[in-house]
Amino acid sequence: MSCSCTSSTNTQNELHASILQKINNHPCYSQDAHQHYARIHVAVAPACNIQCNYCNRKYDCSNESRPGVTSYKLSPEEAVKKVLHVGGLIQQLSVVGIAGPGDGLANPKQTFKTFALLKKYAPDIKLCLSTNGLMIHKHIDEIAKYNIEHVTVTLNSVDESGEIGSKIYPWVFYEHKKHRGVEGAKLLLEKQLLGIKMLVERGILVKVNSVLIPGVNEEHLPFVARKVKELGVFIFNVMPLMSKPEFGTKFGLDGVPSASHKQLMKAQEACDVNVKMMRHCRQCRADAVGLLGEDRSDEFFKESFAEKSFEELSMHYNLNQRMKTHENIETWRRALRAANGKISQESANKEELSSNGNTMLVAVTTRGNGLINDHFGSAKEFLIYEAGDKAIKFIMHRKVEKSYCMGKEGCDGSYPIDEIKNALSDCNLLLTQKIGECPQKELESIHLTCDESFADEPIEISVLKGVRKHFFPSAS
Ligand code: CLF
Ligand code: SF4
Repeated sequence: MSCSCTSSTNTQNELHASILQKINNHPCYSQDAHQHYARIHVAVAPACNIQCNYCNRKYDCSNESRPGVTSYKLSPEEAVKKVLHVGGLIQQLSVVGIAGPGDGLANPKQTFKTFALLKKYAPDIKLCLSTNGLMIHKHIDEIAKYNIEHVTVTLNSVDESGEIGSKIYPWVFYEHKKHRGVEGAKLLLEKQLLGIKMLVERGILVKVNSVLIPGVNEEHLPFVARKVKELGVFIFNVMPLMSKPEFGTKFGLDGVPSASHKQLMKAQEACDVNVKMMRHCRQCRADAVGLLGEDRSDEFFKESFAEKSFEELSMHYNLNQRMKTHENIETWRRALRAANGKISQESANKEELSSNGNTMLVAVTTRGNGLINDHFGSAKEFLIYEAGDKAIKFIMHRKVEKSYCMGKEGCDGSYPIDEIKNALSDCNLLLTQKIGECPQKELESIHLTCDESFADEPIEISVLKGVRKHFFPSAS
């Protein structure tokens, strides 16, 4: 008996190790990896087979993208050339995703041709696919054949009656027919659940994205989370709806509001039902390039790679050099882990974070590498941690449209602080590399303490030390 127990523990450990190895350098599946590794999306999939009320086809797929900016589309050959070109320049690039502008599996020829070419020319890169889930069951063999280890399915409702789904999807196109309203929503759900089940059975790591749509599926998301757990999904990601009339979407035109930070935090808490939650999603464009917090898509014009040969681009991609870069990243991550210790707890409650049950919200400015290495003036996003005197927990990131200082070129003489004050209104402490006197005074007016004494230090340990220093002096 003890023998079989040991062997089952070993099998579990091996399974665990193989999953850790798969997610180790995937910036979306591993929160830790997103500070170090980059992703690229190639926009090879223009068509879609459903309509979501938060999507306007003129723009990128809102399942994995920020609506409002049209991408240039690529053929599979151009897409792979772009990956080789970018992968040689940004060597932290570890994943290629197909995430629109339509749905990858509504364009199976382009999608799978791209993956086939990537396997040939960029064998070190991870392949990732995002889909609405309608057609997974038809393409499961190809997904497995090309070793696509990561698939994201957008699942906004598990309501079997189709009522909630019909408020999100006006129609679903399947087998030459448009299915409208409740009928379409039920059909979509049936295929999504079947597809997720098939992926999990094949050992493919599934991420489920749900768009938090105020007044539509807000209260329903914990049911989605439970279903996701039951299905063996690896990670669950609640994405706030971004909605404005100028996006031209049905929800935008009907006045359905964007989801606020508060609503997102509440939903994330309600969905934390023992399922791994993704909290660092940046709702990327369909042609996103770079670390998750940065957008370098406009640096890479088609002209810079489309006319070059695969041979030339393969040399530039430089597999050996990339391997060395990745080894160096891993050495750096080991050092960071040693410096931070085990103070970050993914789903800790307030008592586990703090000895008196009080926790603080801490905002951090970073340019990556796990350090507090960005000036307040240039920060366009803030990482938000909840922390007590015992441990810390990453909560979310918050973006602002304009940084406080827009640089010489962008400067119009104004210092946009109101949006930042609004984004950080519930925070207690800001850890940043550098901050000027004026913005510091502004932030103090909302009771936000600013501290630059942790400049260039590892983030996690600094968050704990900073909270102890300012709010739990006896623990510091
Ligand atoms: Fe792209 Fe998506 Fe793959 Fe990541 S994004 S296809 S899983 S490589 Fe990541 Fe971007 Fe969020 Fe998507 S941050 S929108 S979860
Ligand atoms: Fe738009 Fe994506 Fe929905 Fe299709 S699946 S309608 S492209 S958001």
